[in-house]
Amino acid sequence: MKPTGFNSEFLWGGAIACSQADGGFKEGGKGVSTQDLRYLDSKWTPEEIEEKHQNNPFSLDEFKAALQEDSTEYYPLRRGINFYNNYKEDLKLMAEMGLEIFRTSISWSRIFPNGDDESPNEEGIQFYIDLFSECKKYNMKVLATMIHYDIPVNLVVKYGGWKNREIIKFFERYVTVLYERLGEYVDFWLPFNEINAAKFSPWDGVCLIPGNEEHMDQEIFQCLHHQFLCSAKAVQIGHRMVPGKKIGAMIARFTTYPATCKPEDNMQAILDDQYSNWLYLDVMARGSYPKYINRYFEELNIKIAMDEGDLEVLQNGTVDFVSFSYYFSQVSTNIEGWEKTAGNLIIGKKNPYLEGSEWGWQIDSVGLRFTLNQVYDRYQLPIIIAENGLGAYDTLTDSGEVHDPYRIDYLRKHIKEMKEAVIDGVELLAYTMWGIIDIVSCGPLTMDKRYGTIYVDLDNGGNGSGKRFRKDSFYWYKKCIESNGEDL
Ligand code: BGP
Repeated sequence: MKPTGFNSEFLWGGAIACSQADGGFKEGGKGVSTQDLRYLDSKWTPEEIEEKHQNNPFSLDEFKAALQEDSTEYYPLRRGINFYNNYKEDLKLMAEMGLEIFRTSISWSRIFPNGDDESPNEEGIQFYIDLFSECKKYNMKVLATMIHYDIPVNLVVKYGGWKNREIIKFFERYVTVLYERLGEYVDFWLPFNEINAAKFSPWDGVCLIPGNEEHMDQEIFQCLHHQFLCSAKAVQIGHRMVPGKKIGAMIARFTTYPATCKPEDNMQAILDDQYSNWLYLDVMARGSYPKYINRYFEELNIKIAMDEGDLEVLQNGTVDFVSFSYYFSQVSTNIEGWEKTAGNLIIGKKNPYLEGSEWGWQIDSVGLRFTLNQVYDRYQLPIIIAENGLGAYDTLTDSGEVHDPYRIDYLRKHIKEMKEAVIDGVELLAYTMWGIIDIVSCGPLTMDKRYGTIYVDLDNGGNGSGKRFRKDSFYWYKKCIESNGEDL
């Protein structure tokens, strides 16, 4: 019998993150979060903004000044798309599309405004009960990320954020409240979004400001050790408190091919993969630090401080599924002067066989099948594609339409390859397309870079009607879902 592809359990979905969508940054008793402090300065060019935000969000003085400000003018992440107040209308549109699973993140600072509060903010909890109940009304499963880059800023100011082991205690309190109060609504949990962002985008990943640390790598991996422990504890506590629910691990998957068949390039590809990708999933899915990392740590003089019992915690907290964001692929080589190009969170090396998006991210649909096979071979755990999509400029016509054949083409090709991977034998649970509705992009912090199948009428300065419009890709994805991926 010919294998058919997606089975009836497979879930078609869409994803957003609270800091890029919600707005309402001071509503409902929410505290200030680290992402509320990322800002946009109108005098910078898009390239400068991208560079600044990926490498050095702000100096300490700027940080302190931003903390005092209530303005949303230069802070697009404080505005988002007002999903906080508009979620009912937005979910209704998603339900019309046929969405079966919705991924969003919970803002720690809505639940515990300062991170170290003794008791939670009831208004914040109620918001998520309402939001997730609305999903259930439409029969949508929920995938909730506990930390999508943002944590209460008080934890950074008062304790040093992820550097300080004490954060684990506050995280445990947060997680316990999430399971206790929201456990019944959430089907899949991700303790961390793209945990390898620690290395590639330190402010987002672990709240460190490049240039402010004496030994950046040491600090990054110490913070990361605390995050690994939190992930393992989230799994252990979750298995106890919400048995039957699935708790997973997520990385930004930087798929890499050797640039040539030179043995050195092949070796480089293995090393790049270990340090950028596998390390993170290995710890969370296999339960221990892989041996290859010792050499890296020695060469960079990194010494991780551990308490007795830490390794056991990691061992006993391995995840139920693995997931990743997949946007592009790159190549590995030591050949001098190899052309570079931008990618999600990193500057990668260019593959001459691939075209880039308007932001230079190299589009590689076959790479998705390759990645799914690689990840499944390595862990033999079910997989969720937690993010995938195309950031592009869209135009709203006078009659309220958005013609986005480029996005449809991107999705069609990636979903075809995803289906091939399923036929290859990969156990794929769900696909939550990134930015199902337009939100503020994370790198350049603009509305211009749109991923959605639903257009939001807001510009980079937050001006516009805020109205939602169905793009051509909306109808295309609806058809795809209806036919369980057969009608592409
Ligand atoms: C991932 C993040 C998302 C998201 C996406 C696209 O790394 O998890 O939050 O925004 O990248 O990136 P951008 O918005 O910069 O195009």
